[in-house]
Amino acid sequence: MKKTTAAVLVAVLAVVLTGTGLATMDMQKDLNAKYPTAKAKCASCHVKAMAKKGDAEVNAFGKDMMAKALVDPKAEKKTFDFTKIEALDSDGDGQSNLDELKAGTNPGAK
Ligand SMILES: [Ca+2]
Repeated sequence: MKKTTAAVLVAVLAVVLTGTGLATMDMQKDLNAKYPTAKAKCASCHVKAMAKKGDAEVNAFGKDMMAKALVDPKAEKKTFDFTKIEALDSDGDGQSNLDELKAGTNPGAK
């Protein structure tokens, strides 16, 4: 019984961790596909550059992305309408998110 429980737990964890990692990389790829000059990386949306599960706090741009650009919160694969947050200045540095994405600067940190 214990072995079965452990095996199920490992299988569930593998699916959850793999899914989470792929989703994050997909978001980054989607952002770079729409804005090739953005050079989006983990720190574009997260407070820490190499965010780990459970310590993946998002910055101001990441918060705006999740709150205002997420197309369907219930969808397994998250997709975003980035145009909805282009005009915002998430990090409050005077440059719009679009201008920062075009310039390759970080829209989530001053
Ligand atoms: Ca800005």
